[in-house]
Formats: sequence, C-alpha cells, structure tokens
Amino acid sequence: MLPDRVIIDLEHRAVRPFTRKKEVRLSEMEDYFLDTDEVVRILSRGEDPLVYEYYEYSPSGSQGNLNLGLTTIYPGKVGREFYMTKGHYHEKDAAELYYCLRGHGVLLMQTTDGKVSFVHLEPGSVGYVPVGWGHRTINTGNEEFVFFFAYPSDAGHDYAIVKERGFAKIVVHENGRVEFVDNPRYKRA
Ligand code: PAN
Ligand code: ZN
Repeated sequence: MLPDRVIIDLEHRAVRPFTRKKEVRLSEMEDYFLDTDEVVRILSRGEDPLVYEYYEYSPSGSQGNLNLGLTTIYPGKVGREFYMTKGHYHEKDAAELYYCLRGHGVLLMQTTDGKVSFVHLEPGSVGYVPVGWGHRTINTGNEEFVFFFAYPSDAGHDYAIVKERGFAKIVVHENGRVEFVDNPRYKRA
C-alpha cells in the first residue's frame, strides 16, 4: 500500500475511506445476552434494535500493516445487561488499542486460562488489549459509546470461542451502578 490518510468522521461515526461497514442487530446476538427470554420477547414484538456498528479501513497487502476503524455501541440494555459487542480473540499474537472518543464504556478482557481484567473508557482514554486476551466492549452510559481501534491486519478473529463459552463476567446495571457479576453460563476452557 501507499502512505494514506483516514478521516475520523465523528459526526457520522465513520472512518473515510472505509473498506467494510458492519451493523449488528439484536437478532444476530440471541446467544450472547444472559436473558435470552427477554431477547425473544423484544424480537417477537417485531423490534430488532441496532446494538452496535463499525466502519473499518483495511489496507491492501496486509502483511505487517494495521487495520483501523470506528465502533459505535448504542445505549441500551437487555434486561439489566448493557449493550455490548460480541467479542472475540485474535487468532495470532496481536495486540489492539481502543481510543475512546465519545460516551462511557468498559473494555472487558479475559484469557483462556481464566484471567479476567477490564478498564473503563471515557473520551481521551486508550484501552490496550495485550496479546492473548479476548476482548469485548460494553456501553455503560446513556449515550453512544464511540471508539477508534487499530490492530495488526493479519490478527484474525475467533468469534466461536466466545459464542460457545461466553465471557466470565457480565456487565449489568444494578442498584443504580455498573456491576460486574459472574456469568452463570460461562464455560471455562
Ligand atoms: C474491533 C471489533 C469491533 C466490533 O474492531 O471488531 O469493535 O466488535 P466485535 O468484533 O466483537 O463484533 C476489534 O477488536 N477488532 O479486532
Ligand atoms: Zn480485536
């Protein structure tokens, strides 16, 4: 690739140019939220809310390059669990950074051998996902949670492990606070 410049268009919550845009609605996340009955209730009312979306710029000739983009998680909850991304592990040894531009959220991380960690993100803070840590972001505020991300283009994404085993903690709104509680459906490797 040639040297390039990418615009962060915060008004439209996009990067320009972008090579991919993905919208994730609740119907695509039926297995991810703890309260599956509530998911069914929402969908059966004919609603299918947008949970999050992202724009990504991936340069051609990816070896050694970086993918970057902008993710927006909308405010909302399923039951008491905040809207969040699906989450994944990188297939290769690849770190990632998340730079928060708007709203408030949590970057939740875990390893397959049982370590769990998280950082709070608000505008100006950068979350660092070390090599080997699965990661998910959660909107714990009542406005859009928007962050810029960058990671090695050849990282690869393993979603299946999260879909099958879940995250060890879920992030919920309880007693007026953001609480981290054990996920009863989590299956340790
Ligand atoms: C991010 C995520 C993005 C959406 O770019 O892909 O925030 O989250 P999910 O991938 O979990 O749906 C990233 O971590 N890339 O590696
Ligand atoms: Zn990632």
